[in-house]
Formats: sequence, C-alpha cells, structure tokens
Amino acid sequence: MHSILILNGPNLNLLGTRQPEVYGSETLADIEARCRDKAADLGIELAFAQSNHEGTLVDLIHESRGTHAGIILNAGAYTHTSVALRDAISSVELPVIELHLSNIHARESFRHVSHIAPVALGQICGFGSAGYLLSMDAMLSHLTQKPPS
Ligand code: CA2
Repeated sequence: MHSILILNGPNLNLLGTRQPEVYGSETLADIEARCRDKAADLGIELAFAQSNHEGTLVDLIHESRGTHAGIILNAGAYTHTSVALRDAISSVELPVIELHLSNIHARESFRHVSHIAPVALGQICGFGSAGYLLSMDAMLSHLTQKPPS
C-alpha cells in the first residue's frame, strides 16, 4: 500500500478563520478529513501534517525518505523564499507535488516565484481545497503510472 505525506506550511493552521475569499471557509481539519476519506477510497495510507517552522518542514521532508512514496506540499509563503525546502526536496529524491489553494500566478508578483517548482513533479494551484484531492489523484497516478479514473 502506498503511503503519502500531505505537508502544510506556515499559517495554514489559520484556514477557515480569516480571508475566506482567498482561501475558502474550510479549516485545515476539514480538509484533512476529506483527504482521509479519499485515501480510504484510493486504498492508500495518508500522513497529514502542518508546521509554521521551516526547519520542522525540512525535518519532515527528510524523514519521508523510506517512509512515504511521495509528498504533497503546500509550503505556504516558504514557497517563495525557502532554498532550504528546495534543497530538502532535492535530497530525498521523492516525487513532490507543489500545491496551493489560491492561484499564485494571478496574485502579487512575489507569489509568482516558486523555489519548489523546479524540483517538483508538478504544481496544482487555484482550485481551493479541491486541489488537495486532485493532488492525491495525481500522486497515485504517478506512483502507479496509470491515468486517474
Ligand atoms: O494559496 C496557497 O495555498 C498559499 O500557499 C497560501 C499561503 C500563501 O503565502 C501562498 O502564497 C499561497 C498563505 C497561507 C495563509 O493562510 C491563511 C489562512 C487564513 C488566514 C490567514 C492566512
């Protein structure tokens, strides 16, 4: 059975409390519950984590090697700043899907830069919380080399 990690970065613990027009009204716990339902449907194991700390995110990426088959990463604002996260992703040699709730390319110019994108399998953004579920389909498709049904 494949195991995947969905990893969330800074401030995503605040989902559902502010800026619903940008990030939706669901909490991160709501999204996790939907991901867990989908993981059961897909027959995969799911780990789901959030941290506001860059070093903790780096540690969790390192620890994924040998534990998880792939990582879905919403690195939040660290997407646009963190060479450390990029290097961690390169070092573990696991497929990583970069995920964002909002369409970062349609927002402020500083959000158009991603240090994750060059080392990611691909990027899903702009679909709100549905992006988490789409990313799970994309990851399983990649891991099994089958198109999503
Ligand atoms: O769209 C995304 O998923 C982002 O990764 C979210 C980050 C942002 O810095 C990225 O550019 C795009 C911000 C997450 C902050 O989430 C909040 C949720 C509620 C209230 C305040 C912040």
